Amino acid sequence: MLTKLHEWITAACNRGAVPILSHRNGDMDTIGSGIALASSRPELMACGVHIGRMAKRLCDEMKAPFRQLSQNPSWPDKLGGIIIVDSAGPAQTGLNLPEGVPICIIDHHSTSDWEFSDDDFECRLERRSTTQIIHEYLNDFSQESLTDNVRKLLLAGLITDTGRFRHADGQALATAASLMEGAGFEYQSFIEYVEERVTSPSERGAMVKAMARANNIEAGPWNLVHTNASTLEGRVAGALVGLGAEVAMVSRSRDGKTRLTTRASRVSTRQGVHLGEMLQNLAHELGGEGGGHDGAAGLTVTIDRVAAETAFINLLAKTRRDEGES
Ligand SMILES: [Mn+2]
Repeated sequence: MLTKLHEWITAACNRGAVPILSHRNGDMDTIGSGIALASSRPELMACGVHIGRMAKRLCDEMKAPFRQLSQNPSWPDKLGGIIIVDSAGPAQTGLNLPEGVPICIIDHHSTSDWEFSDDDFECRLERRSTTQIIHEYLNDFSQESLTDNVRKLLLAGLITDTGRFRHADGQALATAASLMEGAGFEYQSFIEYVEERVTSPSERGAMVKAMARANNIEAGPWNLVHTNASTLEGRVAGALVGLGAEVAMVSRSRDGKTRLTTRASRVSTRQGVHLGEMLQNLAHELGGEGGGHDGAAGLTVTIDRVAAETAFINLLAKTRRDEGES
């Protein structure tokens, strides 16, 4: 798989410039993957419509090159191809891709809405973060790219996507160990830096209000805690699971669009909940974009908030529970 990826990248770079596009959420995994991979060749350039808070803090400090794009960017004349990292479908990039340019998807989501033609390539591997795939690639084909800054970007993506290694597996821990081997920085100082979260008083207020509005219900065999929030839905949903919710859903509506952010505990996913598949099905049914991982997924639709919430609750209620797993 990685040899094929290398062949695709080499051929694309021989044809022209190759932007590496990140997910529009701009999280640490997608931005870290893009910048780290871009460091391996001059034809590659990391870009995307948004860079999240943590990624921005890290990139500013490192002076790492990342180009922020408008929704209708002017692409270079000679495009050799486009690489898209950490995105389960075209809408997740937040912009319209140019026609007739070969694409390469590097992703670790368990669902995919991409359609491929002959010149395209999909490098989708079961990993806990996309930065793991990038690390394996650089390790095999561009060791000299693994500078301290690149190691930090890859490690930060892995740390955040695994929820500080709570959702890691053996391979994810092996990636972390390999990244630290030969690194010229200390792990403990770096994790302290990554965990330093800046929350403004208004954000804290909005999250507390969202928690106060939360409903605790039974959806068929599952406990669900759900609420709506105006910001930081992922952190609210994560906090609800931390309180013991089997499944958490946080909705947000803006500009006629409703976004559902969902999280499930490990026991729930082992007993049959797969949020990524559920939200992908809902997206196909309701028209929209949805998908992700078994325990963390998102959905964006153009129906109103209550209708979207009801659709999710109904689908969860119909999801069978396999008590044999724990
Ligand atoms: Mn990811």
